[in-house]
Amino acid sequence: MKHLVRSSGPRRRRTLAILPLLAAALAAAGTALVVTGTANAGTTLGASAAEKSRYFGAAVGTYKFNDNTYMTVLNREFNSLVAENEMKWDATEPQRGVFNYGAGDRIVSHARSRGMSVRGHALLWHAQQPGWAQGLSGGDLRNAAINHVTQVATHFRGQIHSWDVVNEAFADGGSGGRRDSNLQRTGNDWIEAAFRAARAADPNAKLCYNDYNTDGINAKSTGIYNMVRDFKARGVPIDCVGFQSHLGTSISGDYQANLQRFADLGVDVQITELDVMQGGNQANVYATVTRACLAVSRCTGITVWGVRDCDSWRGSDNALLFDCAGNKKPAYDAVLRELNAGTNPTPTAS
Ligand code: 9MR
Repeated sequence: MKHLVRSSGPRRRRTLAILPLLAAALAAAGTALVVTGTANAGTTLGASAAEKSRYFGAAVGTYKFNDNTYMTVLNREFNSLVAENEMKWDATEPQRGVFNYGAGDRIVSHARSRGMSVRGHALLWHAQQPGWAQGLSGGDLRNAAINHVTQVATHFRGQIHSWDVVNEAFADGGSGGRRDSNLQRTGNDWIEAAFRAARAADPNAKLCYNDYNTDGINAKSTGIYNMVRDFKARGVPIDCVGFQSHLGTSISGDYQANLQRFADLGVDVQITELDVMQGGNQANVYATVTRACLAVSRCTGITVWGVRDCDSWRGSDNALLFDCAGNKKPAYDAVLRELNAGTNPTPTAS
């Protein structure tokens, strides 16, 4: 991206200043101008990402929805939400054939009321399965799993921007192969069966495969890459790959190149669960991820895995963009600066 000329501050301010005039002129002419987040363009994560035709989201938990500090930051900064736990199998189908969508619906309805999009997470995963599913195997488990995909994707049809259809199905380490699990033991084709069922249930949702430790070109990301290439060749419906990006104090030099090689297969890529250990280079790592997404035209959005440090599953890592009091951290400033910088390719899909 070195050849791109970054737009200067004054020029950017002029551009923003004429937007209200432009809107007024178009309104007078009877034309609707819909620019998401224009009022706060350049000053919040969501508005700045929207200016680059991308979303900036956060994982949320409904048990925090009565926390004013939390809701203030959430509603101000983000234009996409994902349920941290509320749409997982154990939450949505606690007994076989008995579905509970209350908490998931609450997240969707909050998002819709604020004009935010929703990522769905996750239809099938080896973890957070209800007890009854953990006890199944073979054809019985396969049927239950596919029915789960069909029921949940049907319930939320039309309301989900992207579904993590399958989460974390590949093994860590150097094998590049699948992780052993009860689902994997039903047959290697369980992933494509899930994607086909999800497509049938919600034809307009982007269908994603989502995983971690895929933050560069390595054996695990290459295993996933080969699966996606095979799916595209055989017409299995897959639209995107999620890179969780639970990161430590540094980031692999080929992070962006890895996103790009997936995009080159003809799928969107999304940063789906970003958090970064504090200490050392937290702001730089966040900035690098943001820059990488903006530099890849098919990288359609970034989601951080929580709002404030104290909301995070990573406890004392202080891995998020806001401190426990809801104050912006240096990492926040770095992300916003990158979102507002330069000229970046518009997503070609989504
Ligand atoms: O953040 C989630 C935490 O509240 C749950 O206890 C945990 C259960 O496994 O799942 C966490 O979210 C995970 C996500 O669903 C998939 N990728 C890894 C995330 C962090 O563990």
